[in-house]
Amino acid sequence: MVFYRAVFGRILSSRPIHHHKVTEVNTQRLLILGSTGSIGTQTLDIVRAHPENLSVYAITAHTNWETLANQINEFRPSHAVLVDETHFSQLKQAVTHTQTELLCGPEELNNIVKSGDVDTVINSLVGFSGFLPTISALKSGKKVALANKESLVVGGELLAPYLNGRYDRLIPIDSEHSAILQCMAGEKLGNVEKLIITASGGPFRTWSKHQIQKATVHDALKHPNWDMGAKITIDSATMMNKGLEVIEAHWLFGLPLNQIEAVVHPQSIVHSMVLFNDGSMKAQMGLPDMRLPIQYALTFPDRWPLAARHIDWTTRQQLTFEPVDLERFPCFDLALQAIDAGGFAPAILNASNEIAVERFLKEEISYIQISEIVAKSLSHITNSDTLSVESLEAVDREARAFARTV
Ligand code: MN3
Repeated sequence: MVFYRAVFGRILSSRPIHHHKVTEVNTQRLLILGSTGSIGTQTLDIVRAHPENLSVYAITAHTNWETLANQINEFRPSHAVLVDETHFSQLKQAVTHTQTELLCGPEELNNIVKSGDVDTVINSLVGFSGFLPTISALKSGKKVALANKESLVVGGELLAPYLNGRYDRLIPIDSEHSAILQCMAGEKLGNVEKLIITASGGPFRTWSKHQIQKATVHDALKHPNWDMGAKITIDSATMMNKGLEVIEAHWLFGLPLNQIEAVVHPQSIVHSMVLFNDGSMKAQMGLPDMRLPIQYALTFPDRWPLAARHIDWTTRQQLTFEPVDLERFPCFDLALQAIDAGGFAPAILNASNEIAVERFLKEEISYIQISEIVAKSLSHITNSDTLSVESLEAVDREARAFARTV
């Protein structure tokens, strides 16, 4: 790995990145939404290792101007957007690469998504804010590598027409869905009996119901296998994340809920499985490393080398599986109920959960109140409008306002 990095490091330093002109046929031009977050920085690691095949057209960040400035100076994108305007002047001072056009504000983010100079949009925004960029990128003919699962959870029905039974327009970065996509290579959807999504079980997998009730923010942020952002780490602790992933798989692969299952697999080695009609079951395995699903989303259906650690089968390995306990993880059950109800229910589930998690992180509410707020929001809010971007946004606002006051 040291050798690998050293070689690419030398290629990088001996050739300025702007050498890779947009006219080069094999260069995939990327727009990374949320470049300073966990998925964004790992995407840039992949760009660093494959400068011949990938170029950065634009990067965007919400508030982290310091990291954004460093990324601009290193990757020299054509454009960069800081969504929150507060520190825009500091960003301008910190950027030394003057050829990058610096922009600020949320409208600029939506404009850049539509740019004709982008091939692939990596959407690693957090929450419902990622939905609009996903739909406008698909509308303008781009490939979307999707880490923002809320896009599918909230707006799956509106995104479904773009999926078309193929997987080359909207490619999941989520490790479970990437695993299913890898298992589906060369297979027909009609031969699929079941998708089996694995879950680590989070930090409370072995905790009793009584112990879970007293869980603190600190306890919930200790994820055993994956190093991720705060929102998704809390969602893993409540297993809301797995519920959202069932909904995500439902839209992505076009299968009904009764053909999607979740199973707890604490080692996070099997990233998901597919059961076929002849009883054969395929699993995709690997050590937990998000760079693999990120890179696969960029190379699909091809693969590229990746300098990473592998499972060592010469040492003793134990892979275990157990059912999801709905009693201790009510958020998982709420997600299944929401997709079953359809319409706006998944949007209400998502919005109220985002607010509940935010309030839990601020220590305004206790851990068990997260599921209580979501359940109350689902039963309280009703809407009979036709599903559209506008009506989804209205319901999203209403659910947030309600979840803030419960
Ligand atoms: Mn996942």
